[in-house]
Amino acid sequence: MNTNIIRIENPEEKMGRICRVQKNSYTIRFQEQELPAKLKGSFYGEDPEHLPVVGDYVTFQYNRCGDSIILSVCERTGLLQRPDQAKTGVMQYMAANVDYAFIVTSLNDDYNYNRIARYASVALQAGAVPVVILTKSDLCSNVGRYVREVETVSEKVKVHAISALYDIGLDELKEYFSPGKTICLLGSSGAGKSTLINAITGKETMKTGKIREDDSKGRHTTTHREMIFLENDVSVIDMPGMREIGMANTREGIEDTFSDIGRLESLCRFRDCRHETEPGCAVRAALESGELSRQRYELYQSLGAENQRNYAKKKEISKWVKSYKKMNKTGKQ
Ligand SMILES: Nc1nc2c(ncn2[C@@H]2O[C@H](COP(=O)(O)OP(=O)(O)OP(=O)(O)O)[C@@H](O)[C@H]2O)c(=O)[nH]1
Ligand SMILES: [Mg+2]
Repeated sequence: MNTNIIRIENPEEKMGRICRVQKNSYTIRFQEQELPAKLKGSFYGEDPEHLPVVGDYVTFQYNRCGDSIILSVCERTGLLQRPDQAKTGVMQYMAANVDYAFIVTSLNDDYNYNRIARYASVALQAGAVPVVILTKSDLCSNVGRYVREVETVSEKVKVHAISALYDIGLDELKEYFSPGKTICLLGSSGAGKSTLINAITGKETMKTGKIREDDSKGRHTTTHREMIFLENDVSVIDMPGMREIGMANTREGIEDTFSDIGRLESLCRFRDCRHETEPGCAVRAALESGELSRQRYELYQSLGAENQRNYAKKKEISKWVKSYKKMNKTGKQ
């Protein structure tokens, strides 16, 4: 279903956007109002992937005096997702219909090349442009080195170094804040996600918190996913800080991030080249000449392997859930 061509027959049926989810309670943004809502009964037992998340467009039955009822989720342009941190194979669906994924990393102990590549893969998988924002440039003496390093993560990644405190580099970000766009803020707690939005909007749009002095970590000031609407019709999804970002359901995102390696692979003499001992291997030649760094190639391989492992776990779990539901159904009859 395309959100532009959706036809609503019932006058009480409306279309809005999910701006907050807290357990089973939803908030829908509809004509500048925020409406409390619950899911229609038929959603229960659905695959969690089909339940509404922040950023989803939904049709709903409007209720003036209480909870509106969410009837359906409109087709998404993409879904930001990751496996849960307990590594059980269960997925967390974070946000839908995101245009720009701001990967916010501060230029202190938080900076991590590997984690940026992970975020970029998740963003590209969700159809969002990965925009790396290196924050707190006022605390760093070699900003240029970090910018150049991030540029090597992927040709698909954009990178900006900023200081929200001293208003450095914020102008460069204006191009992303154009009407109709949705921006999602990803990154560790304390990276400066909420501070960045306050600096852009010029007021305290979001609550911010101090980081711990000893290890530069944040205190999880933002506690739930929430979408806010800026004056110029830009939507921003602020996320609580994330410690880790695993790979699952991210195969195309990883390939997109490492498209340079994909190009090399396509030049190998054999289509099923494993880049080990085969003659005419373009990947090995690039590793030998230094055109491709070994570190980058190993990262590509390890993210791919992790994705496969988690994907297999996810598949096993959904098979188990399906057979459990079937068993319950037949038991009830
Ligand atoms: N020096 C400096 N400090 C900054 C900058 N941006 C943010 N900070 C500080 O970093 C701390 C954490 O900022 P927040 O914006 O709350 O971080 P967050 O990423 O939203 O954190 P969570 O909500 O916990 O996920 C605050 O004390 C900010 O003042 C900056 O550009 N320079
Ligand atoms: Mg925050």
